[in-house]
Amino acid sequence: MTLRCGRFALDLSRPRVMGIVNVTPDSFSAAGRSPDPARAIDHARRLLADGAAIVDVGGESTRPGAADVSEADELARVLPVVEALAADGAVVSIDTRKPAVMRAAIAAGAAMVNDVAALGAPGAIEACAAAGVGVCLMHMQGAPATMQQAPDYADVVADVRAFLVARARACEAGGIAADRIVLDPGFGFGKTLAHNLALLRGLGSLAAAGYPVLAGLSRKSMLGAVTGRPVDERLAASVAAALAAVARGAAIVRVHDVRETVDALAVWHAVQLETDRG
Ligand code: 7PJ
Repeated sequence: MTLRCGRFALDLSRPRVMGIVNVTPDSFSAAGRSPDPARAIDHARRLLADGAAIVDVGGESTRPGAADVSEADELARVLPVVEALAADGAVVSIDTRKPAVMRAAIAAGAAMVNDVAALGAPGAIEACAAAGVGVCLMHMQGAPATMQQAPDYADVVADVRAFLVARARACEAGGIAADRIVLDPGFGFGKTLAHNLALLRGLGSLAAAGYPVLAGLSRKSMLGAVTGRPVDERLAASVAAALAAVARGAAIVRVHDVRETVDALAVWHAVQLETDRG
């Protein structure tokens, strides 16, 4: 499978890593915490050197309970970072829910839009369709401020899959080609531990919808719940979760710890090739 993102074509015949570049003062993940654009650029260049295929630049924290950020603040945080990395020739993803930020980041060279609201804001699909960028459509129940209060599903795997396929169809109807669309179940976004584990087990069912699947599990609280470890001690759990996701059909994993994840996936891929050959 190939994912087209702007002028890039990403070969997904092996799993790829998206490196997280937070440009937020309140990010809960210390290593990705770079409110200063220059530091964020350095951090992103390190992730690319470590083997990230995509860097995901975000200026709005969507962690549970996070406050909203203004459009002006978000733009001031992300634009210098997107511009510098795109000039390097990197595949840059802009992590935003705001169409104006999408448009400005695309003008600055972003090749992909990663939206936790699945391009639900008025004008978001149009902004992406016109530019030919890749899009990651993520499922979220509720809004970041309240989403963890009472997550509720009839059948979490079926509900999330139905939502994402409907959003993909809406994107295609709006002019975004199918080979530019990625689906993401949104681990931790309005989900209990049981919901998250069910989604991870059922990832194959989402992959069967025919679009590449992206999984974001890195350092998340569900890994804290499983291991009893605080956020800065979840490296091994995050690598294990990335492997579990890829083994169930994820094509891209969104992670903080790129170097370790790339190594783990290289081993997984080598074993996989042997298996394929019989
Ligand atoms: C995700 C995301 C995710 C996508 C965040 C964190 C919280 N975008 N943005 N998927 N998570 N596509 O990084 O822990 O899971 S913010």
